Amino acid sequence: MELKVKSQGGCASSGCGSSADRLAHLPEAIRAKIDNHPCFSEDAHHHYARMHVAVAPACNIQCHYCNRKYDCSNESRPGVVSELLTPDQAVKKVLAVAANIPQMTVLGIAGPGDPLANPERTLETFRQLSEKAPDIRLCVSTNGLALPGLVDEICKHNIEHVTITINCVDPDVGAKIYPWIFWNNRRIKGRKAAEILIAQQQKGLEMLVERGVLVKVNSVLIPGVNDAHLKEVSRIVKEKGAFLHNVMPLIAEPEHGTFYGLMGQRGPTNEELQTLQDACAGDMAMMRHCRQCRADAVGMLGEDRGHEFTLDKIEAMEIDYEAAMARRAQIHAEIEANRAAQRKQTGEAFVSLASLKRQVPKKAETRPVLMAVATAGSGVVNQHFGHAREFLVYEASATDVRFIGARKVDLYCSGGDTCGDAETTLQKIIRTLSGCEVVLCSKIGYEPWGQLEAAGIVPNGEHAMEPIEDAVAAVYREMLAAGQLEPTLAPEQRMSA
Ligand code: CLF
Ligand code: SF4
Repeated sequence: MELKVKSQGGCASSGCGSSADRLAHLPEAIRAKIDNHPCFSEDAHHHYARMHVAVAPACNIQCHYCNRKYDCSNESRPGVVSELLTPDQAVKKVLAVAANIPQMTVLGIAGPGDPLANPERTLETFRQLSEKAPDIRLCVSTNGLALPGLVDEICKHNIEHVTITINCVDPDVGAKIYPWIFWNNRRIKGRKAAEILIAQQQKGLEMLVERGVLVKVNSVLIPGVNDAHLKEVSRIVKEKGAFLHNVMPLIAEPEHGTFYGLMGQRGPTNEELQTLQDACAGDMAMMRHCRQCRADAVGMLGEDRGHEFTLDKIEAMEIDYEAAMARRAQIHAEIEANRAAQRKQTGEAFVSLASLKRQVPKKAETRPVLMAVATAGSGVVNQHFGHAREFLVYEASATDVRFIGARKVDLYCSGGDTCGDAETTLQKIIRTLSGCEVVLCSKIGYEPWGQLEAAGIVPNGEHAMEPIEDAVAAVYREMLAAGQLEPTLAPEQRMSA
């Protein structure tokens, strides 16, 4: 059950091609489970959406990065959940969203507390949904403390995907992250608490794997606390059969009121996160497209359409779910036909890239290039620079294009009153895109074009509506042909050059 990813600068054994092709070697039964899950498949996240319902208010542990006035930091950005739902309300909301956003394939319960510390509410929601909406995949995220006792219940409700947040396998590290847990009706503190939590997480992981449930492990990267330790976590959870590892950056700001936020614990830089993800990738498949969603998020990853489905709005909706299911099936078939066509096109782009590489003198190793992409979904370059709320960063090398991560930005162009701020917003965007040499988008205004260029980032609107990996490969090819990809020099060579 190993998902291979491309190593830096090289091809995966599944061959050159799009990220979707990297799943090609998996057994059919597993591919069927992840093919339209936006978190478990990187390619699927361009095409399919997820939603969360906030039915689980309580938590049985305390993490130093969480203040329970806010969403669970495991699976969400800090920020209050707009509405806490009962299971009945949650089911109604799911049916309403599924009917209106047919790309929504997965319902996850991820908070705002720990879903398994609220087993009745969580399991009742799943029970109803497995009956009423059999075309929606069910997914749950947990800190793992209550997991072993609930594994059999979880399996009864047809839940095929579980995420466990595992930040450590060493209780000494754990004691710096978790001040207490609530266990057997008692509050337990310090190292002992971490020891129990770790043992429960590992046992839960093993039990799920034994039962054929796909397990993703989330880890929060906390510089100076568990950064040096996460490679070991990755190795161990892979050994026990976890399918995917998602190392997420700590979010800690004083205004969140968390222990880490108040004490000034910093989060990792983009470079630190990428370095660690690459280090762990040797041991197991890494998720790099996580958006640290709110516990009531709705829509494509990185987007939140929750405001369209507030309780008062869904009360007023009449949903014929039988009809909705037929429409959903039709739209999913169209998406799949589109994905197949994109895979073919991207495969051809890579063949052409590889043949161009062969024309380059053997000794000259072309350097990799980071490119930022503005996309509104469907896996193509289709967003105006000024409308992007995030950029997807890809690394192109002579044989390979790989996804590195998403970088969130403030909207550059929101029109009207905010125009006076555009200057500062653009400067922030340029800072966020540091390290990127190209930004691909469908269109871009004159002003940002000039400033990006001045900052050494070349805007490119020539590949609008092309599949992302194809477009990135094409720009790399153009740079190569223009002689812009001089060999990377080792530090000692640079000094003597
Ligand atoms: Fe939700 Fe999590 Fe299921 Fe996805 S989110 S419960 S596995 S359906 Fe996904 Fe959001 Fe990252 Fe979570 S992008 S925070 S990994
Ligand atoms: Fe907060 Fe989630 Fe940790 Fe509980 S498990 S304290 S809800 S981050």
